[in-house]
Amino acid sequence: MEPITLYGAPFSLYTGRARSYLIKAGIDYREEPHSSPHFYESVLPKAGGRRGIPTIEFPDGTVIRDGVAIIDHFESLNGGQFSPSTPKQRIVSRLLDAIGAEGLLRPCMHYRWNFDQDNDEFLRFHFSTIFAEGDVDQEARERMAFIKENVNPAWGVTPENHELIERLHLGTLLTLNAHFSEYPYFLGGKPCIGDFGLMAPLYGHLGRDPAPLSLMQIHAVRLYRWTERMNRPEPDVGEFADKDYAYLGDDEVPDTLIAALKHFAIDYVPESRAACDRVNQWLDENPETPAVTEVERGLGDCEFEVEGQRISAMAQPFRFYVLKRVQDEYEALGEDDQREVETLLTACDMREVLEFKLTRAIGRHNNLEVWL
Ligand SMILES: N[C@@H](CCC(=O)N[C@@H](CS)C(=O)NCC(=O)O)C(=O)O
Repeated sequence: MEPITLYGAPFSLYTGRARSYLIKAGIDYREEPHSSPHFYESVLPKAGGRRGIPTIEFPDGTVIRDGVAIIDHFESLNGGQFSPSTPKQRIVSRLLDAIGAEGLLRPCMHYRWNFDQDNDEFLRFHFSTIFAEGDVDQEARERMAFIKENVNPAWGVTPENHELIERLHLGTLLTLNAHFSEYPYFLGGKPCIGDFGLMAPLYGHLGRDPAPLSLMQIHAVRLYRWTERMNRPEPDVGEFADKDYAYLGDDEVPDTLIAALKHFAIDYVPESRAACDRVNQWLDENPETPAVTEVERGLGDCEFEVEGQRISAMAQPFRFYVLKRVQDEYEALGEDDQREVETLLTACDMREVLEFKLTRAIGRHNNLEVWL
């Protein structure tokens, strides 16, 4: 069989998630920039006109845009190879995916854009690769300046928040380092959907750009090893005594992972609460939005407090598109299992995420997320 094409980039956050999945699932692929005439003429129209990466193209010309949809596609073909089947692990896997998808953008943007001395040249090369013609270096500089000026503040990466972002990131490094000192993957000896979700922030930006990479290597060597492991086809668990390629038995969610989730909750819960209210407010104000309208990336700003620090950030409907999968898993459980899951989520300070729901559903049409 001919390989599939992964349109992506080495420095792209979301490509990191899809690439790691393809590697671990043993799917033959070739990665290419999304800047060729073929991409613009043939792929982009089938991707709903949205030039986002990752996007994949099959040899027969079929296209899937969006990392969640790409992984869903292969999971449905291979019988859920990376989807745990026991209640707590199912929920935790999906929750980690949701946190990875939208929950760590502040450290990603801060450590990419506020450390020019270390990062600038590295980023200039990478940004030049997304342009096909003309003065690609100049194009890269302009795009980078635009992101710094506009995108960072939109995610709440403002000077008064830098210290908080750095403190929380150090906590992330330390808690995940403690976890990956005990286990090769989040749920034991085999990656789950949540591992792929967290590869988005923890590889593409935080485990690869020069400034955050060196922080990770200095403070969290075992987390760094996980980013390597996630990009290798073999399990790559040589330093562990237990080499079983399996999730932990008895639906165990280890204490080291509970500690990590508790740490993520500090930022994830208040932002999700505020973003949910903001998106629902937008839905109330825009009841006439026709079905199958494309869902925008951001729908206004929301304000919330994290460790006493006021943050304003763009409210993203996509956060709830991914979080709904946690809620759907929960709702599909029997009462006893639901109680156990609630106890677990309470221990992680994450109980509330079961309630952050949009008043209108998001679906997919023509490779775009749309309001149903
Ligand atoms: N929800 C998408 C997000 C993809 C995304 O935002 N990718 C970035 C690069 S990491 C991008 O392509 N940005 C430009 C764009 O969306 O036009 C996914 O999970 O795949």
